[in-house]
Amino acid sequence: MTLVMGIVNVTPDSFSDGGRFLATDAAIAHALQLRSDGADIIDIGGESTRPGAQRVDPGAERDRVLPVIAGLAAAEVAISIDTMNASTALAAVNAGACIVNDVSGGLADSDMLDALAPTGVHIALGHWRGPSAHMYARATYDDVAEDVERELRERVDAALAAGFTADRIIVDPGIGFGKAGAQNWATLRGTERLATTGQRVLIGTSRKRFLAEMLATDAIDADEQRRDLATAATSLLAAQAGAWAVRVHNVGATRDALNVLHHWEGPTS
Ligand code: PMM
Repeated sequence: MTLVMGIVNVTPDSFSDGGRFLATDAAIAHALQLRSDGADIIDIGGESTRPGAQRVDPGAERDRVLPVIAGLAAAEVAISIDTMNASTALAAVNAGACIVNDVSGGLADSDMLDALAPTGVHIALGHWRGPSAHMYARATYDDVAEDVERELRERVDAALAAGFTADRIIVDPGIGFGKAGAQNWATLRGTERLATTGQRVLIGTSRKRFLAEMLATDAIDADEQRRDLATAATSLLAAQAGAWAVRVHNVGATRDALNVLHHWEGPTS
């Protein structure tokens, strides 16, 4: 059954009030809540990758995420670290993370793949066309699903060359990264094909702009609840198309949707 990865962003716009200590406690409490809601993995990020976001100093990023990882590792939570920095990734692995989630697929930091290959950690390689500040300018494709698949294959080959074994590599077509509007739907439609390439596929649609754009056409406010329901629907379809895991903010809604699929498909024996 498709796994659910719950998102915990330890960034100033998420858990800022009250200083770092409170932010750590709040992030840990939120992660534990997501686990009781049904998350199999918790993805912790200390740098926003929203469109137009500025880069964060790796030292500041580590200060944000490491105490949270330490707290969750003690509670035996399966942890993924969402980072584009090799130094942060390594520190997170040492603190207990079992997956490094690099939305840049190892392109943002040229040390990433070489530094992590010897550690035994698993790596999620995202499809990426450059930093958030420039990514829409680079959103030109011949056939977006095919181009994404080919460019991800290059990143997988780079990881293999660095010493990763294929079973430690996960691919993510990077919904919203260097893709505008309909390109995201076309990329999602490529999930089934991507899943047949043999690598585990991770899909992240949660609350993203392309869903808000779809909802806005109804002339009703595209509030968080509606985005979460739309996320549960896209996550269900991704699961049906063979995704290994889906990355979401509202774990309960997506868990329910995946349970529907599970029952729809019926007993396997
Ligand atoms: N999206 C965001 C951040 N990290 N990681 C993976 N693997 N896939 C994604 O689609 C992805 C990601 C941006 O979303 P957020 O700011 O809501 O976390």
